[in-house]
Amino acid sequence: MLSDPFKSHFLFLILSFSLCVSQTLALNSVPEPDASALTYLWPLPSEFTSGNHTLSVDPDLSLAVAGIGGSSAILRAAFDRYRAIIFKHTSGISIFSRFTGRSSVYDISKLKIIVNSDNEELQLGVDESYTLFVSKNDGKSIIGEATIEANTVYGALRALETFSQLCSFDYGTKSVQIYKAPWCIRDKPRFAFRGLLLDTSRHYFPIYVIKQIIESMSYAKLNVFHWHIIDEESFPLEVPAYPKLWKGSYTKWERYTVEDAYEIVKMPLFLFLDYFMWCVTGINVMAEIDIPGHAESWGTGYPDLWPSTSCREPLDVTKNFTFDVISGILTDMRKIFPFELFHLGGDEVNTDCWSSTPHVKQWLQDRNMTAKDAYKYFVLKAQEIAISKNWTPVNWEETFNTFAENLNPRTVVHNWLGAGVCPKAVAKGFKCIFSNQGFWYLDHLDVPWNEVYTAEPLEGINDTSKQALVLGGEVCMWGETADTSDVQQTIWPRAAAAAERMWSRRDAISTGNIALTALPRLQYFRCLLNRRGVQAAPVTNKYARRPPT
Ligand code: CP6
Repeated sequence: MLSDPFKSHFLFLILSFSLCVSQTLALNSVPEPDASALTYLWPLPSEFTSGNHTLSVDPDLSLAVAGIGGSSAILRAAFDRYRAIIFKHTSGISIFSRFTGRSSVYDISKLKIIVNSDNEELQLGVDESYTLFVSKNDGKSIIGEATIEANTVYGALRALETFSQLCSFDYGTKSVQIYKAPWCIRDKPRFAFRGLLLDTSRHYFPIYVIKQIIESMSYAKLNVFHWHIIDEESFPLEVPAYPKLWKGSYTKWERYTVEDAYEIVKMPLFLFLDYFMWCVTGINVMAEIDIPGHAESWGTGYPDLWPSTSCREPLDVTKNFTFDVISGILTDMRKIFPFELFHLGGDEVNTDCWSSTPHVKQWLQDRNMTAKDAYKYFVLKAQEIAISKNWTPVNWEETFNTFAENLNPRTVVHNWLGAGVCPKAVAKGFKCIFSNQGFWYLDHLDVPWNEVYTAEPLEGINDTSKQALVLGGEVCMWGETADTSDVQQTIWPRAAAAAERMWSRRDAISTGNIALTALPRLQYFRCLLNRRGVQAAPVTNKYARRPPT
């Protein structure tokens, strides 16, 4: 007899297996990298050519560096990280072969990486372009050689991801193989900002989960982790300047210390007890405080921030203390987050609380201000504080929709309501980030992958000089309905659909039948995520409101 827990586990296994099979059957065959003319890379590179040779990769693959950026510790750590990923399937093979003698000579034993700059500063618009050549044909035979060339170490990181996706394990030869060589790939992103939002206020996520999410983002070449740290429900972050703020956390153990936050930014890889390297994934962290509307939890530690105990949101606009706290938070956060963008929220501000609280009402009357004026006053004052700390402010689109003419011209407008705001914002000279909730809100489980895929950040913007103001886009994993147990399968694989939209050439991914040009590759990428330990859901999920076409 099987014990009950075992039985349910067994059932689960059968269920997930049959789900995978039915998905596969629906496609007729499981995508195999050598079985088709398709290129199983996600996102699709800008330009590439391939051949028809198969090459094996040495499990002892070594790194040869060149160029003034070649000696980078980041590069070395990234190479080790990717070598582990490429040979994840085969741990022990390399050691084993030392005892048995190698059965074959490998075609590729060395990866050469040339990095042309030693500037390692990671910021928006950093050069992520690269070229990747795998094997040159000298006319008679294939000479095994793989070469990456990039202008920055971050371009080299993207190239390593592409290289790892070319590699697959073959049980026939018990070796990692690269099909369709020689490869010539020349690649660069379409947009500089390719984000994913995680909301750690509605549910707490342990830092190891956040780090796994950031790591998985790098597989899809996403590059901005938008950390929606705090909201009305909880304030999990330590702020040394105002140590009572994190009293607003759910519990004492559902919190982030300053050191935790620093670790999220730096992604260190601990190699030995006291030796670690920056396992840089090339992902920027954009922090957010969503003010004044989504900030009730701030008042748990400092009730003066509430207009009154019965009316707790938005933050009290009348007090200097409110802005002192904002300034203190931003000063402390500046030490943690080096990214040039900082998100000040500003969405869904319901000013009823201001109009109905006597001392706030009086304050408004004294200044001859409406509640809407006070909303503007609050947002602009917060923007000034952020700018004084050398940040470029990002605000949700309601700020633009309500008082565009007063917004600081450096403001980045973050779309989320319908599709309309980016065309309007760029027409007025503002930069914009696309996150249309109808397509790119991952908590909307009924949106199928193909609708995520076809949503276009440049929709309605035809002038190329205006198109340049669209920094990119962001998929949003709001936290009300997801927690540690299901966050990865809610993010993936649909976040990957948006990732290709933001990375790859528009003309290359917007033509043809995506059920043939994209779906098999996305299926393959989703399986690749699973192999790497990311719990990505089946591409066609049961909640989809329409079957993918
Ligand atoms: N929290 C905050 C949210 C949302 C926003 N801001 C949100 C609104 C509507 C939907 C999903 C999320 N939960 N702070 C909007 C930017 Cl459908």
